[in-house]
Amino acid sequence: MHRCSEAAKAVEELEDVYVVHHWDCDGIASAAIVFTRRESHGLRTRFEIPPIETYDRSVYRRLGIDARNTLVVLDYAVYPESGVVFDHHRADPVGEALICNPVLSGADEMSYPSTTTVLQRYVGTGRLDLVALGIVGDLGSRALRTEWRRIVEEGAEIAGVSVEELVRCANILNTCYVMLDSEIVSYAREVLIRNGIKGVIADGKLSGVVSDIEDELKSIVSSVSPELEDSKVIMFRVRSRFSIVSKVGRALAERYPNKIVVVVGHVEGKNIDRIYVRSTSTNLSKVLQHLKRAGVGKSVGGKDWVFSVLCASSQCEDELPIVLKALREC
Ligand SMILES: [Mn+2]
Repeated sequence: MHRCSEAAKAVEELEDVYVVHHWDCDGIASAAIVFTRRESHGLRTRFEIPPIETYDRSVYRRLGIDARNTLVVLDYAVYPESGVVFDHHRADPVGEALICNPVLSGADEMSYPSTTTVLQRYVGTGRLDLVALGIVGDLGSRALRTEWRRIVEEGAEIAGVSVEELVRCANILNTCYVMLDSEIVSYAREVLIRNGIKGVIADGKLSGVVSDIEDELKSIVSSVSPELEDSKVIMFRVRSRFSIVSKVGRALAERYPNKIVVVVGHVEGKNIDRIYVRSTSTNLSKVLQHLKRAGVGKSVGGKDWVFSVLCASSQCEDELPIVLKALREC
């Protein structure tokens, strides 16, 4: 399970790999670290973005990657049967992949707040700017109140930006996947690799994406009202053409710091229904383990303070009662 040195060796030596990375900031920053590291050794790296919002193993069959190429999977909580994985999610390892995920070996999540910190520790990277970007991507500006503050400040300095700008860059990259458009994610990754953090901040196309999503988020958060509320749980429903449920969930978790916030999201035109759960006050890891064991929905994944269920039924009719019951009993 904890085969970091073998995984690192593979990344440093394999001639030709396909990197499959999560669409968010940490995934993109991790992909940039692996690319630049391998480029410096003259090794070839190509990319595939898994179909957005498909968190199951069928993704690897559908990517159509030549069996002779090795898969390198980054920050993506679904593992292939073979290849190399660097991650920090609570995932289920299957098959024979070389998995480097210290969290699965018992490390606490704050020791590895991003996949970029796993890469920093085990592959080694001279790119503290990209490491910091992944940290801020997953923790938000909360990173500045943790032991990671120094790395974030150093990373910003290396990139030639302020800490606020580093946070803005992370926000831009995290917003790209909300568009549910793998081309935008690829575009963002290329801008980051070629032009760095400053380049991402200065890019007009990426700024346009962010303002579209921010407008949508503002209008949802200002008008949404709870469908259900008790002493422990508060629940909302959200419909959008974007996969905005996690952004809405983050905003509402800050508005209701003493509750477990549940947001049932429906993406229009894509039939993607998801239950997003976040709390700033209740550790959700036991509920997450319980729901995983129960095999709820198409998949369940998350961390101590947040998890998400990809539903098999429209509007999560089957899954929602099970999730709410588990949350009330936790
Ligand atoms: Mn991550």
